[in-house]
Amino acid sequence: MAGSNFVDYVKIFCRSGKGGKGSTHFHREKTIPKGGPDGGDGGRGGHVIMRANKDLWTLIHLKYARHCFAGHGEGGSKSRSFGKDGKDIIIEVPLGTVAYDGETGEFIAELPEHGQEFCLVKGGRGGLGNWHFRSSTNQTPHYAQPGEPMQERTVVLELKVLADVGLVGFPNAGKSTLLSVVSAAKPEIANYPFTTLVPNLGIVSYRDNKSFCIADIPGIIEGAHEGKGLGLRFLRHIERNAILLFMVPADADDIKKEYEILLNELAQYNPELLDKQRLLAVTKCDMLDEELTEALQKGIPEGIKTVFISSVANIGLTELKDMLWEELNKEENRVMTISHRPIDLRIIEKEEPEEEIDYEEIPEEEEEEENFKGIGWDEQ
Ligand SMILES: Nc1nc2c(ncn2[C@@H]2O[C@H](COP(=O)(O)OP(=O)(O)OP(=O)(O)O)[C@@H](O)[C@H]2O)c(=O)[nH]1
Ligand SMILES: [Mg+2]
Repeated sequence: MAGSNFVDYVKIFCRSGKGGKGSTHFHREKTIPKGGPDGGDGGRGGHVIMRANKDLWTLIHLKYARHCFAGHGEGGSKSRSFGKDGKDIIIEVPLGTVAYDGETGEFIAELPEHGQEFCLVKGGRGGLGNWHFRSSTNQTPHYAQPGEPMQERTVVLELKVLADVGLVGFPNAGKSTLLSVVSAAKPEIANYPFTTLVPNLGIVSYRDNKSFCIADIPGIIEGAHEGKGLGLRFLRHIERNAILLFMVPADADDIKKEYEILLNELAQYNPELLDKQRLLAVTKCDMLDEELTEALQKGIPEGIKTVFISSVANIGLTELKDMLWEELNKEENRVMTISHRPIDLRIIEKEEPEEEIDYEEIPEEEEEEENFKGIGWDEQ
């Protein structure tokens, strides 16, 4: 199955690195008996950073590597030498990834653009060496700062794919078929509900080498917000689309009613989805003759641009693409800001049970021996 590797939800455990401790060291040389403090600063602990990468399209690479531990900073040493900074961990994620706090479900950050970065947990700062603490009244400070401790956090990453047009329809409405004829995508198509289990993306080449992206998501049924069918969890993938293309088959009992059911399910998920520009495609029109088409015209909902198409017989597809392109280029449809509501972790965990994260501590690094072994000035 084309999309079996598609993972759009993953819970990861992040731990930053500890800051290295400052050194308590005194300068020693044959000819200089009282060299003074020269303990260097500890290095910074590594951060755990997530970075958007346009070449990725799923979170599967994190599913089996869910522990993200950054390196610890090294301690400072003699001659005011700085300790090495801990290694940062960079978590590459697809564009459109949103991070939520794993404990509270609160929104943390989203990365819609390539190369954008966000620090999930900061590494501890390195401690200052004793050199910093010298003063006229204390010329032999026998202390240095310890490094800052590491931080830990569980983070839920959710992918909300970035596409221009999102297809919304009941199962079997012909969404995947449309995607397969207007783009090079090869989604699974079959005459039974819920053929599509994960979203598919396709790039539609338009006139003059222009293109736009369509997302085909699993079908929605009445009561999806109560968990019926595949529920509403895939609706997150249309949250960022500029346009929603509703698809109702021509042989539906009541096109208007189906459209309203779909609208209602969207509203239940996130009322902001209703602010998006909507178009309606009545699909499978090859099954209609002229008379039936006319009869159907009366049953279509008002106030929405409608196009009659058939993916199989190539009816109305150019008109549809023209309409989509026109709408995509309207300034008012470009605003794609959405507010990410906190996620309800209980629901998500019920839908996508994950094996428990193993919080077992990784073995602590051996504490470094303190560099200072000599004697201070006053002891000489
Ligand atoms: N006659 C006719 N049949 C079509 C047309 N488009 C799709 N179909 C048929 O409708 C059935 C369902 O098509 P899909 O594209 O899998 O429907 P879907 O909306 O993706 O369905 P789910 O993935 O289950 O949500 C298939 O048997 C298609 O061959 C069309 O334009 N005309
Ligand atoms: Mg499908």
